[in-house]
Amino acid sequence: MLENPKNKAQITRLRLPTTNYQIQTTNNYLCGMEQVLQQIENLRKEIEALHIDNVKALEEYRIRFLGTKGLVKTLMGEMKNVAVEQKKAFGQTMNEFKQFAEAKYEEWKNETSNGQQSAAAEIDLTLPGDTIPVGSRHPISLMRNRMVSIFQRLGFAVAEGPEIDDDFHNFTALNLPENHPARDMQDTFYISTNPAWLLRTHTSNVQIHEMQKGKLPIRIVTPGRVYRNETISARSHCFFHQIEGLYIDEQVSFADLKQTLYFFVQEMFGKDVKVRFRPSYFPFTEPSAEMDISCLLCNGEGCSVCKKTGWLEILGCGMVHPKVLENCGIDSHKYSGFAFGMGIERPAMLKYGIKDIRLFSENDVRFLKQFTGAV
Ligand code: 2NL
Repeated sequence: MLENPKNKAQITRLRLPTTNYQIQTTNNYLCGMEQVLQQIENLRKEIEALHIDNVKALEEYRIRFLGTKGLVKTLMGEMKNVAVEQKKAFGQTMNEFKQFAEAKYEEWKNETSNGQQSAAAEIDLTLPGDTIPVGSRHPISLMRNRMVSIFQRLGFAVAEGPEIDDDFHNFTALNLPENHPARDMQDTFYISTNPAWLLRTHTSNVQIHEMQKGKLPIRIVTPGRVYRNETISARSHCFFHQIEGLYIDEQVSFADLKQTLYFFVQEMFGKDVKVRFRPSYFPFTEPSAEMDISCLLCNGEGCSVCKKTGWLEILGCGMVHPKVLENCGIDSHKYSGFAFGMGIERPAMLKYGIKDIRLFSENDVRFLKQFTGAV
């Protein structure tokens, strides 16, 4: 096929790249037309011997032979070095080779894409998909969400704030005296590089920030994580969760406080739950109280959980101390309010039968998986 006698003449300068394309040139800069024709013939034989049956090999073939830096282009580029009287014959041979290389490419392309189609046809689209592992809500989140949604139904909005705050928002504004044990380095985590900052010991700091905004009335709950320097045991940890509530308006009374909290525990623990208020003391409320509910496990009979008292301590509460209102720029003669605070871990432990508070923060999937689908 390449035995065209016109091709026999000499090419004066032929430049072919030294590549791994296996073009055998005796001399890169000067070689005969005959040799080039021999190379084309060798390449044709090489292509004929190829059997391409996959996309990757096909792409490699395309790049090597038909790409912008491929062999066909490179050989075509030699046209300029061919003597005028040989150009036609050279062009004809090259065109034949190009068409051959392209036809082979098209042939294999069809075969490989048909192959893919038939492989696709074998996929059973009716099979169920692979299950994607879905996590579950953390029991603390479950309990927090339950608590929040009850208060939301009573018109409380959710407010959040910083876990690192200053002494004023965590202590001073709340009427905690200078010598109060909570302010001790032993009880609170201070930031060592700047002891003016600390990890909040309650979420009251959020309520102080809200009161300072000066927009009244205020009706908020503040769920969040708090920190205390406690020895870690089955019953206490150095970080835990709280939800506090604050309602400030004109004419807010202790009766409002009692009814709000009574509604909350009934929604939370059932209509049969009984409550009792015991007088207590907090620097930020006056008067202050602690609220107990009848023991959920023994119905008030007395058991190990309620230490035979029939009652479970659930929250602290009181009327916001006038000094706290004034510290935040609120006129305590015009406005009054109530506040309460409770932990989230204890009720969660009660509800889900969790015996060790440390389980909440160990990230053991065997523990966490048990709450799949829980509410
Ligand atoms: C408890 C007791 C309580 C408050 C928190 C509060 C916040 C402001 C003003 C007044 Cl800004 N009070 N919060 C009031 C009474 C009790 O928490 O035992 N928590 C776990």
